[in-house]
Amino acid sequence: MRERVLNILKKKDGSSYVSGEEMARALSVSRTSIWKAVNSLQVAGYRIESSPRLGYRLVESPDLLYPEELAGSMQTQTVAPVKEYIVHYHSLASTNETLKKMAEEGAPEGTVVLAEEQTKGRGRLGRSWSSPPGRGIWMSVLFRPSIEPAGSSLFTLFIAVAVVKSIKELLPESKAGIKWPNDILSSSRKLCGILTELKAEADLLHFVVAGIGVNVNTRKDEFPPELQGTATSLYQESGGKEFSRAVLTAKILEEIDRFYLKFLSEGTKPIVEAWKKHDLTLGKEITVQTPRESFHGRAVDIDKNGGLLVEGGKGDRRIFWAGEVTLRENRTR
Ligand code: BTX
Repeated sequence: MRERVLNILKKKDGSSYVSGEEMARALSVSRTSIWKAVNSLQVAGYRIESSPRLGYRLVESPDLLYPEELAGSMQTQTVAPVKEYIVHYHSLASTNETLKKMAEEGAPEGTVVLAEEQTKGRGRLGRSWSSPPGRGIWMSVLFRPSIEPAGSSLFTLFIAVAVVKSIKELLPESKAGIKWPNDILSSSRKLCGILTELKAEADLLHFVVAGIGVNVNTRKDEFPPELQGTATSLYQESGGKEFSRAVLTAKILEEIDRFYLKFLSEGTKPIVEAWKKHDLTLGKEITVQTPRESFHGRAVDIDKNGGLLVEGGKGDRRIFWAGEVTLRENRTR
């Protein structure tokens, strides 16, 4: 009911009132039901003006990532094709942790978990991800592809491309690019991180959970002090412009949906090609840190399965499937 009332109010675009009676008639319910729905929208943060004579008028929608806000502006086939696939929390330890549990319990492919804030946001290798309330996009998407586990490394790449493309649509002058494999940097500072986790057996992939963290409206002093020199947000990159997190989230989910379908139908090639257009790694002197070694060299290419080809000082070439890349001219992790 709440969603249907909201849709009617949105159609009026804040310019004119719509009476309770008119909405009750259109939805075949009582005026009390309309009044209750309006109340619940107000509690959820929608600014709705009411006038005893004229009815109701939507003045402002909150920048919250409610399923009804997102679903109304998205056209997708697999990722959240209907709003019931989107699960919204005001606060959560980690969207990846929650979605992994849901996946174990049988949640369908395309399920999306979003939180306004994470209290234990996670990065790779047990690191933490700062996720202050209402300032960024902290979300996870569930995939259940019928592919071998090795193919899952492509997920990080196409999600990164989907995020960069969406960011550049909103802020065309953005200098955002991808540092292999999972970081989106802008002016050498981290704008977004991606954490892809999977459950697999020898040659069977059960599911992939892709976690995405984008700093959208975060002010410099809202990052922990130790990140203020290495992290950035769209707000900072644009010189103080506020962005609608709901609009960006919907764009990102649409792009992810498009790339995923492309991946399933055409394989890895279009993803690697798209990735290269936004790459910040190739041609650079880098260090790749793995649990076993630290390898210095020049990043030469991305192989068709997403591996990074690095040429060492003696012309020896190595391919990496995971690892921590440091670009020589910056020290962003
Ligand atoms: P990462 O291991 O590559 O990066 C983590 C490192 O990035 C931290 O050690 C810290 O130095 C820095 N960092 C922490 N928070 C931020 C931030 N907000 N902005 C910039 N730099 C930061 C990257 O891991 C993967 C992050 C994925 C986050 C998403 S959010 C939704 C989902 N749920 C969840 O728990 N994690 C993912």
